[in-house]
Amino acid sequence: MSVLLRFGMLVIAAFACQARPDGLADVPELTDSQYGSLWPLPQQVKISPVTFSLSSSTFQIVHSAKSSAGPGCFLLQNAFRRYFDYTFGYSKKQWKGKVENTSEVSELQVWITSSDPECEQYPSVTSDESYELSVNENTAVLKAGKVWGALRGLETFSQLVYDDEYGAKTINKTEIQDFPRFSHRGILLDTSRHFLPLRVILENLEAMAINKFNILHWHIVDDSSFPYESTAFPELSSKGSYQQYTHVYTPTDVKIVIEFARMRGIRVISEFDTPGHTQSWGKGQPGLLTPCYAGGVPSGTFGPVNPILNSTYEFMAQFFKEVGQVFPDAYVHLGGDEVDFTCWKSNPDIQKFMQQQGFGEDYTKLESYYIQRILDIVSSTSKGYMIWQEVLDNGVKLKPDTVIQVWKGNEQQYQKELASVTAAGFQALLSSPWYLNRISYGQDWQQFYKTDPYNFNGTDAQKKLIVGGEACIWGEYVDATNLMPRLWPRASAVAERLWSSKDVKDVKDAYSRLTEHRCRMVQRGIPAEPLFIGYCKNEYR
Ligand code: CP6
Repeated sequence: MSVLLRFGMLVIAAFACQARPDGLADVPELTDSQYGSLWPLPQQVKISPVTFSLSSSTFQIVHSAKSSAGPGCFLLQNAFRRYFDYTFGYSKKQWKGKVENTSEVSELQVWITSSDPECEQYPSVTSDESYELSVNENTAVLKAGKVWGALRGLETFSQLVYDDEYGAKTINKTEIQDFPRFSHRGILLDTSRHFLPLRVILENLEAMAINKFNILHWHIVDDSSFPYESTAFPELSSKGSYQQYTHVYTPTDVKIVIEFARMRGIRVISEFDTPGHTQSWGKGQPGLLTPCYAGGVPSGTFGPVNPILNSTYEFMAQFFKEVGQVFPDAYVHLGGDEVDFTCWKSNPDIQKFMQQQGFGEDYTKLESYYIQRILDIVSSTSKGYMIWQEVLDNGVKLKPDTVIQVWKGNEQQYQKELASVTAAGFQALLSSPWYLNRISYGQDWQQFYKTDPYNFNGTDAQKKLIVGGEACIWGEYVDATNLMPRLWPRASAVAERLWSSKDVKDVKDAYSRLTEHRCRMVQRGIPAEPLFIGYCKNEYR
Protein backbone atom coordinates (compact mmCIF):
# COMPACT_ATOMS: atom_id res chain seq x y z
CA MET A 1 0.00 0.00 0.00
CA SER A 2 1.37 3.40 -0.91
CA VAL A 3 2.48 5.65 1.89
CA LEU A 4 0.18 8.35 0.62
CA LEU A 5 -2.82 6.07 0.63
CA ARG A 6 -2.02 4.86 4.12
CA PHE A 7 -1.65 8.41 5.34
CA GLY A 8 -4.96 9.30 3.74
CA MET A 9 -6.65 6.41 5.51
CA LEU A 10 -5.19 7.45 8.80
CA VAL A 11 -6.55 10.95 8.38
CA ILE A 12 -9.96 9.57 7.51
CA ALA A 13 -9.82 7.18 10.42
CA ALA A 14 -8.94 9.99 12.78
CA PHE A 15 -11.96 11.99 11.61
CA ALA A 16 -14.22 8.98 11.44
CA CYS A 17 -13.50 8.21 15.07
CA GLN A 18 -14.49 11.73 16.02
CA ALA A 19 -12.19 13.23 18.55
CA ARG A 20 -8.71 12.03 17.93
CA PRO A 21 -7.98 9.46 20.61
CA ASP A 22 -7.11 11.96 23.33
CA GLY A 23 -4.07 9.94 24.36
CA LEU A 24 -2.28 10.45 21.08
CA ALA A 25 -2.05 14.18 21.55
CA ASP A 26 -0.42 13.71 24.96
CA VAL A 27 2.28 11.23 24.08
CA PRO A 28 5.71 12.66 24.75
CA GLU A 29 8.64 11.79 22.55
CA LEU A 30 10.39 8.65 23.76
CA THR A 31 14.08 9.32 24.44
CA ASP A 32 16.63 7.82 26.82
CA SER A 33 16.70 9.28 30.31
CA GLN A 34 20.01 10.14 31.91
CA TYR A 35 18.61 8.25 34.88
CA GLY A 36 18.17 4.99 33.00
CA SER A 37 15.13 3.13 34.24
CA LEU A 38 15.14 4.29 37.88
CA TRP A 39 11.60 4.50 39.28
CA PRO A 40 10.68 6.23 41.51
CA LEU A 41 13.62 8.56 41.00
CA PRO A 42 15.89 8.71 44.08
CA GLN A 43 16.42 12.06 45.83
CA GLN A 44 20.05 12.37 44.71
CA VAL A 45 21.60 10.42 41.86
CA LYS A 46 25.05 10.68 40.32
CA ILE A 47 25.61 8.22 37.50
CA SER A 48 29.07 8.14 35.93
CA PRO A 49 29.74 6.94 32.34
CA VAL A 50 32.20 4.39 33.79
CA THR A 51 30.70 0.91 33.63
CA PHE A 52 31.36 -2.39 35.39
CA SER A 53 30.16 -5.84 34.58
CA LEU A 54 28.41 -8.30 36.87
CA SER A 55 28.45 -12.04 36.61
CA SER A 56 25.71 -14.18 38.08
CA SER A 57 28.22 -16.94 38.85
CA THR A 58 30.40 -14.76 41.07
CA PHE A 59 28.20 -11.88 42.19
CA GLN A 60 26.95 -11.96 45.78
CA ILE A 61 24.80 -9.85 48.04
CA VAL A 62 26.35 -10.04 51.51
CA HIS A 63 26.16 -8.50 54.97
CA SER A 64 28.91 -5.96 55.48
CA ALA A 65 31.33 -6.92 58.29
CA LYS A 66 30.33 -3.65 59.99
CA SER A 67 26.59 -4.33 59.76
CA SER A 68 24.46 -4.80 62.85
CA ALA A 69 22.45 -7.38 60.87
CA GLY A 70 23.72 -10.80 59.84
CA PRO A 71 22.50 -14.09 58.40
CA GLY A 72 20.11 -14.33 61.36
CA CYS A 73 18.09 -11.54 59.81
CA PHE A 74 15.56 -13.54 57.85
CA LEU A 75 13.96 -10.43 56.32
CA LEU A 76 17.26 -9.45 54.71
CA GLN A 77 18.26 -12.98 53.70
CA ASN A 78 14.94 -13.29 51.93
CA ALA A 79 15.37 -9.90 50.25
CA PHE A 80 18.94 -10.75 49.14
CA ARG A 81 17.59 -13.83 47.40
CA ARG A 82 14.73 -11.94 45.78
CA TYR A 83 16.92 -9.14 44.49
CA PHE A 84 19.65 -11.45 43.30
CA ASP A 85 17.03 -13.17 41.16
CA TYR A 86 15.62 -9.86 39.93
CA THR A 87 19.08 -8.52 39.15
CA PHE A 88 19.92 -11.46 36.95
CA GLY A 89 16.46 -11.84 35.50
CA TYR A 90 16.06 -15.38 36.85
CA SER A 91 18.39 -16.72 34.22
CA LYS A 92 21.50 -18.56 35.30
CA LYS A 93 22.41 -18.49 31.66
CA GLN A 94 25.03 -15.83 31.25
CA TRP A 95 26.97 -14.24 28.50
CA LYS A 96 30.15 -16.26 28.07
CA GLY A 97 32.09 -13.90 25.84
CA LYS A 98 35.08 -11.92 27.00
CA VAL A 99 34.51 -8.51 28.50
CA GLU A 100 37.27 -6.23 27.27
CA ASN A 101 38.65 -3.59 29.62
CA THR A 102 35.77 -3.95 31.98
CA SER A 103 36.13 -4.33 35.69
CA GLU A 104 33.63 -6.26 37.63
CA VAL A 105 31.39 -5.55 40.59
CA SER A 106 31.41 -8.83 42.44
CA GLU A 107 29.73 -7.89 45.70
CA LEU A 108 26.96 -5.76 47.10
CA GLN A 109 27.66 -5.22 50.79
CA VAL A 110 24.63 -4.33 52.85
CA TRP A 111 25.54 -2.34 55.93
CA ILE A 112 22.90 -1.65 58.59
CA THR A 113 24.37 1.15 60.67
CA SER A 114 22.09 1.51 63.69
CA SER A 115 22.43 -0.87 66.60
CA ASP A 116 18.90 -2.23 66.11
CA PRO A 117 18.24 -3.25 62.48
CA GLU A 118 14.52 -3.92 63.29
CA CYS A 119 14.64 -7.29 61.53
CA GLU A 120 11.81 -8.83 63.48
CA GLN A 121 9.68 -5.72 63.75
CA TYR A 122 6.72 -4.49 61.80
CA PRO A 123 7.19 -1.35 59.77
CA SER A 124 5.51 1.69 61.33
CA VAL A 125 4.75 5.37 60.67
CA THR A 126 8.21 6.33 61.85
CA SER A 127 10.19 3.60 60.05
CA ASP A 128 13.40 4.93 58.55
CA GLU A 129 13.42 4.11 54.81
CA SER A 130 16.49 6.13 53.87
CA TYR A 131 19.61 4.60 52.37
CA GLU A 132 22.82 5.37 50.52
CA LEU A 133 24.12 3.36 47.63
CA SER A 134 27.59 3.55 46.21
CA VAL A 135 28.65 1.45 43.23
CA ASN A 136 32.38 1.26 42.63
CA GLU A 137 34.92 -1.10 41.11
CA ASN A 138 34.76 -4.50 42.83
CA THR A 139 32.18 -3.59 45.44
CA ALA A 140 28.94 -1.78 45.83
CA VAL A 141 27.92 -0.66 49.31
CA LEU A 142 24.34 -0.17 50.47
CA LYS A 143 24.22 1.70 53.75
CA ALA A 144 20.99 2.10 55.73
CA GLY A 145 20.03 2.79 59.31
CA LYS A 146 17.43 0.02 59.35
CA VAL A 147 16.34 -2.92 57.23
CA TRP A 148 13.55 -0.75 55.76
CA GLY A 149 16.04 1.48 53.99
CA ALA A 150 18.02 -1.58 52.89
CA LEU A 151 14.88 -2.99 51.21
CA ARG A 152 14.40 0.24 49.27
CA GLY A 153 18.09 0.34 48.35
CA LEU A 154 18.10 -3.27 47.12
CA GLU A 155 15.26 -2.40 44.76
CA THR A 156 17.21 0.61 43.52
CA PHE A 157 20.35 -1.48 43.03
CA SER A 158 18.43 -4.01 40.96
CA GLN A 159 17.11 -1.15 38.81
CA LEU A 160 20.64 0.03 38.04
CA VAL A 161 21.65 -3.24 36.42
CA TYR A 162 21.01 -3.51 32.67
CA ASP A 163 22.08 -5.59 29.68
CA ASP A 164 24.74 -3.98 27.50
CA GLU A 165 24.62 -4.31 23.71
CA TYR A 166 26.11 -7.81 23.95
CA GLY A 167 23.67 -8.89 26.63
CA ALA A 168 26.18 -8.69 29.48
CA LYS A 169 24.92 -7.53 32.88
CA THR A 170 26.25 -4.02 33.38
CA ILE A 171 26.12 -1.28 36.02
CA ASN A 172 27.50 2.24 36.03
CA LYS A 173 29.62 3.76 38.74
CA THR A 174 26.89 5.42 40.80
CA GLU A 175 26.25 7.41 43.99
CA ILE A 176 22.74 7.60 45.40
CA GLN A 177 21.30 9.17 48.52
CA ASP A 178 17.66 8.51 48.97
CA PHE A 179 14.68 8.89 51.28
CA PRO A 180 10.93 9.22 50.76
CA ARG A 181 9.24 12.59 50.45
CA PHE A 182 6.09 11.29 52.18
CA SER A 183 5.83 8.63 54.88
CA HIS A 184 2.41 7.32 53.77
CA ARG A 185 2.44 5.90 50.23
CA GLY A 186 -0.52 3.59 49.92
CA ILE A 187 -2.63 1.44 47.68
CA LEU A 188 -6.27 0.79 48.61
CA LEU A 189 -7.60 -2.62 47.64
CA ASP A 190 -11.32 -3.39 47.92
CA THR A 191 -11.96 -7.07 48.58
CA SER A 192 -15.70 -6.75 49.15
CA ARG A 193 -17.21 -5.79 45.76
CA HIS A 194 -15.21 -8.68 44.34
CA PHE A 195 -13.23 -11.27 46.22
CA LEU A 196 -9.52 -11.06 45.45
CA PRO A 197 -7.72 -14.39 45.87
CA LEU A 198 -4.75 -14.38 48.24
CA ARG A 199 -2.38 -14.87 45.30
CA VAL A 200 -3.52 -11.58 43.74
CA ILE A 201 -3.07 -9.66 46.98
CA LEU A 202 0.48 -11.03 47.31
CA GLU A 203 1.27 -10.30 43.67
CA ASN A 204 0.10 -6.75 44.24
CA LEU A 205 2.26 -6.43 47.37
CA GLU A 206 5.24 -7.47 45.26
CA ALA A 207 4.43 -4.76 42.69
CA MET A 208 4.06 -2.27 45.54
CA ALA A 209 7.56 -3.08 46.83
CA ILE A 210 8.98 -2.64 43.33
CA ASN A 211 7.43 0.85 43.35
CA LYS A 212 8.44 1.66 46.95
CA PHE A 213 4.85 1.85 48.19
CA ASN A 214 4.68 1.18 51.92
CA ILE A 215 1.00 0.88 52.88
CA LEU A 216 -1.66 -1.63 51.92
CA HIS A 217 -5.00 -0.08 52.85
CA TRP A 218 -7.15 -3.18 52.96
CA HIS A 219 -10.79 -2.16 52.49
CA ILE A 220 -11.64 -5.68 53.42
CA VAL A 221 -15.44 -5.62 53.88
CA ASP A 222 -18.28 -3.47 52.56
CA ASP A 223 -21.97 -3.74 51.57
CA SER A 224 -21.42 -6.44 48.99
CA SER A 225 -19.62 -9.11 50.99
CA PHE A 226 -17.82 -9.83 54.26
CA PRO A 227 -14.80 -12.01 53.43
CA TYR A 228 -12.94 -11.38 56.73
CA GLU A 229 -13.21 -14.50 58.88
CA SER A 230 -13.62 -13.33 62.44
CA THR A 231 -12.68 -15.70 65.24
CA ALA A 232 -15.12 -14.10 67.66
CA PHE A 233 -17.99 -13.83 65.14
CA PRO A 234 -17.51 -16.55 62.50
CA GLU A 235 -21.02 -16.06 61.13
CA LEU A 236 -20.09 -12.65 59.76
CA SER A 237 -18.15 -14.36 56.96
CA SER A 238 -19.92 -17.72 56.84
CA LYS A 239 -23.15 -15.84 56.10
CA GLY A 240 -21.83 -12.52 54.78
CA SER A 241 -19.18 -13.66 52.29
CA TYR A 242 -20.04 -14.48 48.68
CA GLN A 243 -19.19 -18.13 49.32
CA GLN A 244 -18.31 -19.85 52.54
CA TYR A 245 -14.85 -21.55 52.45
CA THR A 246 -13.71 -20.17 49.08
CA HIS A 247 -14.42 -16.44 49.33
CA VAL A 248 -13.04 -15.74 52.79
CA TYR A 249 -9.74 -14.65 54.32
CA THR A 250 -9.01 -17.06 57.16
CA PRO A 251 -6.85 -16.00 60.12
CA THR A 252 -3.98 -17.82 58.39
CA ASP A 253 -4.57 -15.96 55.10
CA VAL A 254 -4.49 -12.65 56.96
CA LYS A 255 -1.25 -13.65 58.71
CA ILE A 256 0.29 -14.54 55.34
CA VAL A 257 -0.63 -11.15 53.86
CA ILE A 258 0.77 -9.29 56.88
CA GLU A 259 4.04 -11.25 56.88
CA PHE A 260 4.52 -11.03 53.10
CA ALA A 261 3.98 -7.27 53.43
CA ARG A 262 6.33 -6.96 56.42
CA MET A 263 9.10 -8.67 54.48
CA ARG A 264 8.75 -5.85 51.94
CA GLY A 265 8.48 -3.00 54.42
CA ILE A 266 4.76 -2.60 53.83
CA ARG A 267 2.26 -1.84 56.57
CA VAL A 268 -1.18 -3.42 56.37
CA ILE A 269 -3.93 -1.08 57.55
CA SER A 270 -7.31 -2.75 57.68
CA GLU A 271 -10.51 -0.82 57.13
CA PHE A 272 -13.76 -1.86 58.74
CA ASP A 273 -16.06 0.83 57.43
CA THR A 274 -19.12 1.70 59.58
CA PRO A 275 -21.88 2.79 60.11
CA GLY A 276 -22.60 2.92 56.35
CA HIS A 277 -21.41 0.39 53.79
CA THR A 278 -22.36 -2.43 56.17
CA GLN A 279 -25.15 -4.40 54.41
CA SER A 280 -23.08 -7.61 54.48
CA TRP A 281 -22.56 -7.38 58.25
CA GLY A 282 -26.30 -7.79 58.80
CA LYS A 283 -26.42 -11.35 57.51
CA GLY A 284 -24.23 -12.84 60.22
CA GLN A 285 -25.09 -10.41 63.00
CA PRO A 286 -28.87 -10.03 63.26
CA GLY A 287 -29.95 -6.89 65.10
CA LEU A 288 -26.85 -4.93 64.15
CA LEU A 289 -28.38 -2.91 61.31
CA THR A 290 -31.22 -0.41 61.53
CA PRO A 291 -34.61 -1.80 60.40
CA CYS A 292 -36.10 0.58 57.80
CA TYR A 293 -39.79 1.46 57.93
CA ALA A 294 -42.32 2.08 55.18
CA GLY A 295 -45.87 3.23 55.93
CA GLY A 296 -45.32 2.83 59.66
CA VAL A 297 -44.20 -0.82 59.54
CA PRO A 298 -40.77 -2.44 59.13
CA SER A 299 -40.16 -2.88 55.41
CA GLY A 300 -37.81 -5.82 55.77
CA THR A 301 -34.83 -3.85 54.52
CA PHE A 302 -31.98 -2.54 56.62
CA GLY A 303 -29.93 0.62 56.76
CA PRO A 304 -26.66 1.62 58.46
CA VAL A 305 -25.54 0.14 61.79
CA ASN A 306 -28.16 0.82 64.49
CA PRO A 307 -26.59 3.57 66.60
CA ILE A 308 -29.16 3.58 69.42
CA LEU A 309 -28.64 0.09 70.88
CA ASN A 310 -26.17 -0.88 73.60
CA SER A 311 -25.81 -4.26 71.91
CA THR A 312 -24.28 -2.49 68.90
CA TYR A 313 -21.48 -1.05 70.99
CA GLU A 314 -20.93 -4.29 72.91
CA PHE A 315 -20.51 -6.09 69.58
CA MET A 316 -18.22 -3.42 68.15
CA ALA A 317 -16.04 -3.41 71.28
CA GLN A 318 -15.47 -7.15 71.01
CA PHE A 319 -15.04 -7.03 67.23
CA PHE A 320 -12.48 -4.21 67.23
CA LYS A 321 -10.61 -5.84 70.11
CA GLU A 322 -10.06 -8.82 67.81
CA VAL A 323 -9.18 -6.63 64.81
CA GLY A 324 -6.62 -4.83 66.97
CA GLN A 325 -4.96 -8.13 67.78
CA VAL A 326 -5.11 -9.61 64.26
CA PHE A 327 -3.67 -6.52 62.55
CA PRO A 328 -0.47 -5.43 64.31
CA ASP A 329 -0.32 -1.95 62.77
CA ALA A 330 -0.77 0.95 65.18
CA TYR A 331 -3.58 2.32 63.00
CA VAL A 332 -6.94 0.98 61.94
CA HIS A 333 -9.17 2.69 59.36
CA LEU A 334 -12.70 3.20 60.65
CA GLY A 335 -14.35 4.43 57.46
CA GLY A 336 -17.30 6.68 58.28
CA ASP A 337 -18.02 7.70 54.67
CA GLU A 338 -21.27 8.05 52.75
CA VAL A 339 -23.84 7.43 55.46
CA ASP A 340 -27.34 7.41 53.97
CA PHE A 341 -29.86 8.84 56.46
CA THR A 342 -33.04 7.66 54.68
CA CYS A 343 -33.44 4.51 56.75
CA TRP A 344 -32.59 6.17 60.06
CA LYS A 345 -35.21 8.85 59.27
CA SER A 346 -37.88 6.22 58.63
CA ASN A 347 -37.40 4.39 61.93
CA PRO A 348 -39.63 5.55 64.85
CA ASP A 349 -37.21 4.29 67.53
CA ILE A 350 -34.43 6.33 65.97
CA GLN A 351 -36.72 9.37 65.76
CA LYS A 352 -37.47 9.01 69.48
CA PHE A 353 -33.79 8.71 70.30
CA MET A 354 -33.08 11.85 68.26
CA GLN A 355 -35.63 13.75 70.38
CA GLN A 356 -34.22 12.40 73.68
CA GLN A 357 -30.70 13.41 72.70
CA GLY A 358 -31.81 16.83 71.47
CA PHE A 359 -30.45 16.22 67.98
CA GLY A 360 -33.58 17.74 66.37
CA GLU A 361 -33.65 16.80 62.69
CA ASP A 362 -29.87 16.84 62.28
CA TYR A 363 -28.87 13.28 61.46
CA THR A 364 -25.19 14.20 61.12
CA LYS A 365 -25.41 14.59 64.92
CA LEU A 366 -26.55 10.98 65.22
CA GLU A 367 -23.80 9.86 62.87
CA SER A 368 -21.28 11.78 64.97
CA TYR A 369 -22.69 10.25 68.17
CA TYR A 370 -22.10 6.78 66.72
CA ILE A 371 -18.63 7.49 65.37
CA GLN A 372 -17.62 9.15 68.64
CA ARG A 373 -18.50 5.99 70.56
CA ILE A 374 -16.64 3.78 68.03
CA LEU A 375 -13.58 6.00 68.19
CA ASP A 376 -13.62 5.81 71.99
CA ILE A 377 -13.87 2.02 71.81
CA VAL A 378 -10.94 1.77 69.39
CA SER A 379 -8.86 4.29 71.34
CA SER A 380 -9.24 2.09 74.40
CA THR A 381 -7.53 -0.74 72.46
CA SER A 382 -4.61 1.73 72.18
CA LYS A 383 -4.83 2.00 68.41
CA GLY A 384 -4.74 5.15 66.35
CA TYR A 385 -7.33 5.61 63.68
CA MET A 386 -7.77 6.83 60.17
CA ILE A 387 -11.14 7.99 58.86
CA TRP A 388 -12.70 9.35 55.67
CA GLN A 389 -13.12 13.12 55.50
CA GLU A 390 -16.87 13.23 56.29
CA VAL A 391 -16.20 12.34 59.91
CA LEU A 392 -14.23 15.54 60.48
CA ASP A 393 -16.55 17.57 58.22
CA ASN A 394 -19.44 16.52 60.50
CA GLY A 395 -17.68 17.83 63.57
CA VAL A 396 -16.74 14.64 65.41
CA LYS A 397 -14.11 15.17 68.14
CA LEU A 398 -10.94 13.37 67.04
CA LYS A 399 -7.70 12.43 68.75
CA PRO A 400 -4.91 14.75 67.62
CA ASP A 401 -3.01 11.89 65.90
CA THR A 402 -5.98 10.98 63.65
CA VAL A 403 -5.28 10.78 59.93
CA ILE A 404 -8.06 12.20 57.72
CA GLN A 405 -8.33 10.69 54.27
CA VAL A 406 -9.52 13.20 51.67
CA TRP A 407 -11.34 11.40 48.88
CA LYS A 408 -14.04 13.76 47.59
CA GLY A 409 -14.24 16.34 44.91
CA ASN A 410 -12.39 17.90 42.01
CA GLU A 411 -9.04 19.63 42.31
CA GLN A 412 -10.49 22.85 43.67
CA GLN A 413 -12.66 21.05 46.21
CA TYR A 414 -10.03 18.70 47.58
CA GLN A 415 -7.47 21.49 47.82
CA LYS A 416 -9.96 23.41 49.95
CA GLU A 417 -10.51 20.31 52.09
CA LEU A 418 -6.75 19.78 52.55
CA ALA A 419 -6.50 23.38 53.68
CA SER A 420 -9.30 23.06 56.21
CA VAL A 421 -8.21 19.66 57.56
CA THR A 422 -4.66 20.87 58.15
CA ALA A 423 -5.83 24.25 59.46
CA ALA A 424 -7.67 22.27 62.15
CA GLY A 425 -4.31 20.70 62.96
CA PHE A 426 -5.00 17.21 61.64
CA GLN A 427 -2.85 15.00 59.47
CA ALA A 428 -4.22 14.53 55.96
CA LEU A 429 -3.92 11.83 53.38
CA LEU A 430 -4.87 12.52 49.76
CA SER A 431 -6.83 10.17 47.48
CA SER A 432 -9.19 12.35 45.42
CA PRO A 433 -6.95 12.64 42.33
CA TRP A 434 -5.93 8.99 42.37
CA TYR A 435 -8.97 6.84 41.64
CA LEU A 436 -7.29 4.24 39.49
CA ASN A 437 -10.47 2.19 39.11
CA ARG A 438 -11.56 4.97 36.73
CA ILE A 439 -10.15 4.51 33.26
CA SER A 440 -10.09 6.54 30.08
CA TYR A 441 -8.42 6.32 26.70
CA GLY A 442 -4.86 7.59 26.60
CA GLN A 443 -2.13 8.46 29.04
CA ASP A 444 -4.07 9.28 32.18
CA TRP A 445 -0.97 8.48 34.26
CA GLN A 446 0.24 11.98 33.38
CA GLN A 447 -2.59 13.57 35.31
CA PHE A 448 -1.90 11.32 38.31
CA TYR A 449 1.76 12.29 37.96
CA LYS A 450 1.24 16.05 37.79
CA THR A 451 -0.87 16.23 40.93
CA ASP A 452 1.09 17.47 43.91
CA PRO A 453 -0.34 17.06 47.44
CA TYR A 454 1.26 20.36 48.48
CA ASN A 455 -0.76 22.32 45.91
CA PHE A 456 -3.20 23.98 48.26
CA ASN A 457 -3.42 27.24 50.12
CA GLY A 458 -1.69 26.73 53.44
CA THR A 459 1.27 27.56 55.65
CA ASP A 460 4.43 25.44 55.88
CA ALA A 461 3.12 24.07 59.17
CA GLN A 462 -0.03 22.94 57.35
CA LYS A 463 1.97 21.31 54.54
CA LYS A 464 3.90 19.31 57.14
CA LEU A 465 0.61 17.68 58.13
CA ILE A 466 0.22 16.05 54.73
CA VAL A 467 1.42 12.51 55.43
CA GLY A 468 1.08 11.31 51.84
CA GLY A 469 -1.46 9.74 49.56
CA GLU A 470 -3.17 6.62 48.39
CA ALA A 471 -4.02 5.30 44.97
CA CYS A 472 -7.41 3.57 45.26
CA ILE A 473 -8.72 0.75 43.16
CA TRP A 474 -12.35 0.33 44.18
CA GLY A 475 -13.69 -3.06 43.25
CA GLU A 476 -17.03 -2.53 41.48
CA TYR A 477 -15.50 -3.41 38.12
CA VAL A 478 -12.33 -5.12 39.29
CA ASP A 479 -11.48 -8.68 40.22
CA ALA A 480 -8.55 -11.07 39.79
CA THR A 481 -8.81 -10.84 35.99
CA ASN A 482 -8.05 -7.14 35.68
CA LEU A 483 -6.74 -5.78 38.97
CA MET A 484 -3.03 -5.84 38.18
CA PRO A 485 -3.05 -4.31 34.67
CA ARG A 486 -5.54 -1.67 35.80
CA LEU A 487 -3.32 -0.64 38.69
CA TRP A 488 0.10 -0.99 37.11
CA PRO A 489 1.90 0.97 35.81
CA ARG A 490 -0.63 3.77 36.42
CA ALA A 491 -0.08 3.53 40.19
CA SER A 492 3.63 3.92 39.52
CA ALA A 493 2.94 7.55 38.62
CA VAL A 494 1.56 8.05 42.13
CA ALA A 495 4.53 6.16 43.57
CA GLU A 496 7.00 8.65 42.12
CA ARG A 497 4.91 11.65 43.16
CA LEU A 498 4.93 10.38 46.77
CA TRP A 499 8.55 9.21 46.95
CA SER A 500 10.61 11.58 44.81
CA SER A 501 11.47 15.23 45.26
CA LYS A 502 8.83 17.86 44.44
CA ASP A 503 11.05 19.04 41.55
CA VAL A 504 10.87 15.70 39.75
CA LYS A 505 8.12 16.64 37.30
CA ASP A 506 9.56 16.36 33.80
CA VAL A 507 6.86 14.30 32.08
CA LYS A 508 9.07 13.46 29.10
CA ASP A 509 11.85 12.08 31.30
CA ALA A 510 9.25 10.26 33.39
CA TYR A 511 7.73 8.70 30.27
CA SER A 512 11.07 7.25 29.25
CA ARG A 513 11.86 5.82 32.67
CA LEU A 514 8.31 4.59 33.23
CA THR A 515 8.25 2.78 29.89
CA GLU A 516 11.32 0.82 30.96
CA HIS A 517 10.08 0.40 34.52
CA ARG A 518 6.88 -1.09 33.15
CA CYS A 519 8.86 -3.58 31.03
CA ARG A 520 10.86 -4.45 34.13
CA MET A 521 7.63 -5.21 36.01
CA VAL A 522 6.53 -7.38 33.09
CA GLN A 523 9.84 -9.23 33.17
CA ARG A 524 9.33 -9.83 36.87
CA GLY A 525 6.00 -11.43 36.12
CA ILE A 526 3.74 -8.46 36.94
CA PRO A 527 1.08 -8.03 34.23
CA ALA A 528 1.45 -4.25 33.95
CA GLU A 529 -0.32 -2.73 30.94
CA PRO A 530 1.55 -0.79 28.23
CA LEU A 531 1.74 3.00 28.26
CA PHE A 532 1.65 3.23 24.47
CA ILE A 533 2.68 1.55 21.22
CA GLY A 534 5.92 -0.40 21.51
CA TYR A 535 7.44 -3.59 22.87
CA CYS A 536 9.41 -5.02 25.77
CA LYS A 537 12.62 -6.96 25.22
CA ASN A 538 11.12 -9.65 27.42
CA GLU A 539 7.39 -9.87 26.88
CA TYR A 540 4.90 -11.16 29.46
CA ARG A 541 4.67 -14.90 29.60
N1 CP6 B 1 -16.84 2.49 48.59
C1 CP6 B 1 -16.70 3.00 49.79
C2 CP6 B 1 -16.67 3.27 47.48
C3 CP6 B 1 -16.36 4.64 47.63
C4 CP6 B 1 -16.22 5.11 48.94
N2 CP6 B 1 -16.40 4.28 50.00
C5 CP6 B 1 -16.21 5.51 46.49
C6 CP6 B 1 -17.23 6.38 46.09
C7 CP6 B 1 -17.08 7.19 44.98
C8 CP6 B 1 -15.93 7.13 44.24
C9 CP6 B 1 -14.92 6.28 44.62
C10 CP6 B 1 -15.06 5.49 45.74
N3 CP6 B 1 -16.81 2.71 46.28
N4 CP6 B 1 -16.86 2.23 50.89
C11 CP6 B 1 -15.83 6.50 49.24
C12 CP6 B 1 -14.60 6.61 50.03
CL1 CP6 B 1 -15.72 8.15 42.85
